[in-house]
Amino acid sequence: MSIFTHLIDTVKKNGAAYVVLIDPDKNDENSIQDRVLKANESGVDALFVGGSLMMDTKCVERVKLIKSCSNIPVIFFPGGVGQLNPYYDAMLFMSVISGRNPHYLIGEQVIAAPLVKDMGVETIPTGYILIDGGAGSTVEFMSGTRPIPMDRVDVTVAHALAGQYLGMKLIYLEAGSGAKQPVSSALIEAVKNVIDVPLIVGGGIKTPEVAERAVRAGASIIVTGTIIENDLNLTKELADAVHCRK
Ligand code: 1GP
Repeated sequence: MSIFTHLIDTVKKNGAAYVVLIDPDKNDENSIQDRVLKANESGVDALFVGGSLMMDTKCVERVKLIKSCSNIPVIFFPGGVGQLNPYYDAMLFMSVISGRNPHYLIGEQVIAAPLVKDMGVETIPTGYILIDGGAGSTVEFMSGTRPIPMDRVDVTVAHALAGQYLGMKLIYLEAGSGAKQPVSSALIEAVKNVIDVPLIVGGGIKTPEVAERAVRAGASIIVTGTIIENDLNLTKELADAVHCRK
């Protein structure tokens, strides 16, 4: 079974899927292991691994380590082609469709494609939409794109629909890591009402209540990074909140 099918089955079974994002750059070997073991025992459905910047050369080693101690899928959440390696179970093959920077719309993807083929990593086509979460996200700087203002529902909906019509299997509403405001319920609801593919929501989700609200508004997959980096013990509570429709 493909990882994508597994993810969709999980969404059906649990009402929504909870994904923990591990940034290999912000972790040493011990904290990576703690995080993965905690995810294994807390009902987390998958791990995303990736980050906008890598400050050392240990990314491959860390992904290998994550894969060796994880009993849930390890999915590459690409910050760039340099983080590509064969140890992931699958990857979000993303295009920053909210932006107008050709390099992140198609350039990186062209560089990555032959390498992905050679590695045999499963690809999940994903339309990535950057929303302004009020914190000036790293993605904004690195991709050289402007986020869509949170209150521009019409613009966001149009981008999500365009992504779906281009064949994206997932639409990702991203407020950016450490966002001051997570994606609003109103925006989630509006996008969910027009698209047929599952909606991923991440960025600035700091409590189980906010995670649950996003699910009730229509998110199929919730991603958190920072909150788990700050307090590992919240993992189970967050998983339970995301699974509120079970
Ligand atoms: C994944 O960028 C997010 O979509 C992660 O954001 O670190 O704010 O949870 P946080």
